[in-house]
Amino acid sequence: MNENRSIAKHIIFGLGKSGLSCARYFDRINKPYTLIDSREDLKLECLKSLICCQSTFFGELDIQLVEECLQLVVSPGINLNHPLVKRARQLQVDVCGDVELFARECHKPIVAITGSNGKSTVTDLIAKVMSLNGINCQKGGNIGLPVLDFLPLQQADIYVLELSSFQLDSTESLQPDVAILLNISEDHMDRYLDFDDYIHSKKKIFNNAKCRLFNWQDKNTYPFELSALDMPFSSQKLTSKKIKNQAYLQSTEKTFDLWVNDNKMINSKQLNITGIHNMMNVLACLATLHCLNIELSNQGMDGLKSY
Ligand code: UMA
Repeated sequence: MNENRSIAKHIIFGLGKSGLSCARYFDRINKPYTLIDSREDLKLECLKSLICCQSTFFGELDIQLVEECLQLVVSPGINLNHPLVKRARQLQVDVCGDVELFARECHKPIVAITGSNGKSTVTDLIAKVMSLNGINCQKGGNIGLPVLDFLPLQQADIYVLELSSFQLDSTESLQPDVAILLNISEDHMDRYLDFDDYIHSKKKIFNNAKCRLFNWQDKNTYPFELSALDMPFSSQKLTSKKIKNQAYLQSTEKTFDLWVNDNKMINSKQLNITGIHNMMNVLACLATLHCLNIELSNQGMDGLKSY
C-alpha cells in the first residue's frame, strides 16, 4: 500500500521507458505528479530517486483517480480506449503523450519519421549523416530514446524523431520541419478500427508540417492534398506537373543513380546497403537534407556510403 494516497494534478500512466522519462522531466521542472500502472508487481528501484512523485497506484486502477486531475500523460502502449483515459477525456482532462509534451516545449527544428517498416533505419541514417555533416542533432522517440529526456535544455540544433502511430495518436501540437511517411502495411490492428483508421493515424505526422515526404509507390502515404512543398521519393523519375521537387532512382546497368531533382547524388554501388527498399530509405534521407537546405559535406557523404 502507498503511504501517501493524495493524487497530484498531473498523472503519468504507464511506467515503462516513456512514463519514467516523463517523471524525470517533471522532476527537472519541479512539477508534482502521481504515477499509475496496471501492473500489480511493479518494483522499480528507480522510483526511490524520483523527487516530485507525490503518490503511486499500481494494479487495478479506479477511474476515480482522474476525477480531480488536470493532465493525464499516457504511454504509447496504453490503449486510448482504456476506461481511465475515456473518463479523463469526458472530464476535459488534458490527455497527452510524451511526444505532445515535447512538441509543446521544443523550439528547435524537428524531422519526424513514421512508417510501418524502416523508420528506425531512416531515423538512424538521417541522424548519422547530419552529425557527420557537422550538425548538432539528437535522435529519439520510438527508436528507444524517449523525447522528454531532451527537455528542458534543448541542447541539440535539430531533433530527428521516429514516431509510432501510438505516439501520433496522443500528439496534436507537433509542427515538423520535415515529416516523412515511408510506407504503410497492416500493423497493430488490435488498436485500430480498420486499415483506414491506421492510415489516418499515420498521416497525422503531416499535420502542420512544412515539408511532407512520401513514397510515390505507396498511395497510402500520399498527403490528402498535394502542395508545392510536398516531395515524393520514388523508384522512378516522375513527370507529373504537380510535383515540384522529387528524389528518385534511375537505373543504370545493374545499379541505380540516386537523384534529387536535377542533381545526381550517388550511385547504389557506392553504398554499403542493397535492395530497392534501402535505396528508398536513402532517398528519404537525401530529400530531408534538401528540404532543410543542408548541403552534404564530404564527411556526410562518407557517412551515407558507409551506412
Ligand atoms: N501499461 C499499463 N496499462 C496498460 C498498458 C500498459 O499500465 O493498459 C503499462 C505497463 O505495465 C508498463 C508500461 O505501461 O509498465 C509500458 O508502457 P509502453 O508499452 O508504452 O512502453 P514504454 O517502455 O514506455 O515504451 C514506449 C514504446 N512502446 C510502445 O509503443 C509499445 C517504445 O516503442 C518506445 O521505444 C518508448 O516508449 C520510448 O519512446 C517500442 C515499440 O514496441 C519499441 N513500439 C511499437 C513499434 O515499434 O511497433 C509501436
